[in-house]
Amino acid sequence: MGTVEPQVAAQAQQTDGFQLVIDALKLNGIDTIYGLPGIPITDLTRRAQAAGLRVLSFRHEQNAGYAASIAGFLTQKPGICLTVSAPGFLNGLNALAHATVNCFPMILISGSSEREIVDLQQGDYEEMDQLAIAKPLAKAAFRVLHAEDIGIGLARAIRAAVSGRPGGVYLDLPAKLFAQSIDAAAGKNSLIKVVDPAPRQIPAPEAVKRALELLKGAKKPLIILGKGAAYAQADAEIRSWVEKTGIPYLPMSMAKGLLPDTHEQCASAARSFVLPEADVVLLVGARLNWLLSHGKGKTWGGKTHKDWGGQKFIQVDISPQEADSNVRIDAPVVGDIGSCVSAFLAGMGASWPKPPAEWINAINERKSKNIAKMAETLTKNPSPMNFHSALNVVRDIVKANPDAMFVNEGANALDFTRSIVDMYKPRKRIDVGTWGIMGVGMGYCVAAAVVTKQQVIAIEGDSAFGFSGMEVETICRYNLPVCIVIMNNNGVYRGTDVDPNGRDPAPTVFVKNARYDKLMEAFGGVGVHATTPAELRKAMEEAIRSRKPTLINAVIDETAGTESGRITSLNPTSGKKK
Ligand SMILES: Cc1ncc(C[n+]2csc(CCOP(=O)(O)OP(=O)(O)O)c2C)c(N)n1
Ligand SMILES: [Mg+2]
Repeated sequence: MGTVEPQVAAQAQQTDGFQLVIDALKLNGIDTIYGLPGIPITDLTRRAQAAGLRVLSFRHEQNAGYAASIAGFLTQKPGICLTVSAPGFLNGLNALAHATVNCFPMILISGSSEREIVDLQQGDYEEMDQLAIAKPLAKAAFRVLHAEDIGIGLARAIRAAVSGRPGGVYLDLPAKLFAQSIDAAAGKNSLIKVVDPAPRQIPAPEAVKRALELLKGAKKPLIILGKGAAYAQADAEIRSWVEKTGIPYLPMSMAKGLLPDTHEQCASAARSFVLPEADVVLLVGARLNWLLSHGKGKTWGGKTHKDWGGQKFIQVDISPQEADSNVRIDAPVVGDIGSCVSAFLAGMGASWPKPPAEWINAINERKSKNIAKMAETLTKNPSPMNFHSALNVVRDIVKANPDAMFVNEGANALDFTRSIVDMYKPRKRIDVGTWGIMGVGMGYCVAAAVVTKQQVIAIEGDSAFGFSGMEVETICRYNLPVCIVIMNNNGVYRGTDVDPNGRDPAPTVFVKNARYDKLMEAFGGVGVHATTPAELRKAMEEAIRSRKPTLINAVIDETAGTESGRITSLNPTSGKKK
């Protein structure tokens, strides 16, 4: 014993790269990793789990990445995606780019091969210059070569991901780093607990004054809430400010529920009326990108697709570069959304005038007409089921379960759902985001269930589901309370196309009458085949009651959808004279 003890003591004073990565994550309050094991990170996943981190293992890195990205959106902490080198890294890149484009804080940590060999291009195992490839897709990218720099590397990654406008960050950890051992005390001392990772950014008083003056003088004011406003977690301030102004508002897709969609000031049901009519538009955490027709053109009352409609814009954004990106911004207000809205509240004073009654009445008139028209469509009960009759059920279920997380992707399955299913609470709806990306579905379901512990409801196009469908095994493995409804119309947009030559199935169609419910049963989950609204309702209610992983194959009329859903106009058509 006496001869062994000094050796044990010497070993105990050492730590290694694996341990330092785990310690650095824990020190910064990061408790979950979304990833997929393999060389060189297998032991990192094992040891992280042993150290008490939750390690959620996926079937494809892309889905782990989407999970990490949305975990970042929901928590304001960077979601961590962990992958192996080259192919695993590449599989994670789509989500990294998605996080950057959508302003979600996420860190993609990938193991990589030996630098000396990679840099001389000598053909190492999974050789790839990953840092160079990640850079243009990430807000920032870093590589750590020495164990004593792991603390700094992670601190830089965290700050880059969450401060200012959040985004995706890449952290490259070469295989050799994990095995490096250093003195344990020096290792511990090298770690950094990041202080104030996302500092408040207070707007300038004169910018707030300018904005409020412009807003006060408006005859037809409109507020647009974007997902940046949802991210900010300033829910109470935003609601009280919007209500105090009395100004009608439009929520962008992931801002739905920030105020309930049924709120009297919500103008969603009169969107095509308020956009061209408004004279002053205040954007909160919403960018004037394609989703808002770039702030100009016919949507905004312009004469041609490029013409400016004449509105004046106030833009609240954390990035000073956002203003004037598409049209002139008359009053930019730069700061974090919580601080900006608080400043608006403080600056409004006691006698803020309500918007002119003429404007409010005109909106309400359109709203009532459109809502009545929709109610009529929703109560029809055609056979086979169509999007409306199925979504009428989903609408009721969400109303009865306002705390449930709601995941949505597809084309028609997305667009109809967004307009039909009301949301009642902030950050419940998570969807395809800025790019209209297919494939976020099952990764989002896993993260939403893990982060919020709430029931998750996913409304998925049959094509959209296919991008991440294998993760139903992951959902079953972790026994997550996820209810997936596949709007099965036999294809992309519709199931009716045919090959004019009669040789192959058309590019947009799938196997007819596919039974996606059987996929779920293969892994021990509940599968239901639903052909009527009543069957769909019963299955959803049972899924929520039991909290068992459930997949409902909702059979939808294959002729019901339209090409590209609501964005048919973006589909290029040939200029060739017919
Ligand atoms: C990664 C990715 N690939 C392809 C597309 C193009 N795309 C847009 S919607 C869609 C699928 C639409 O079909 P489905 O999900 O079945 O919805 P439906 O309209 O039939 O309800 C596709 C492939 C995309 N948005 N993202
Ligand atoms: Mg479809």
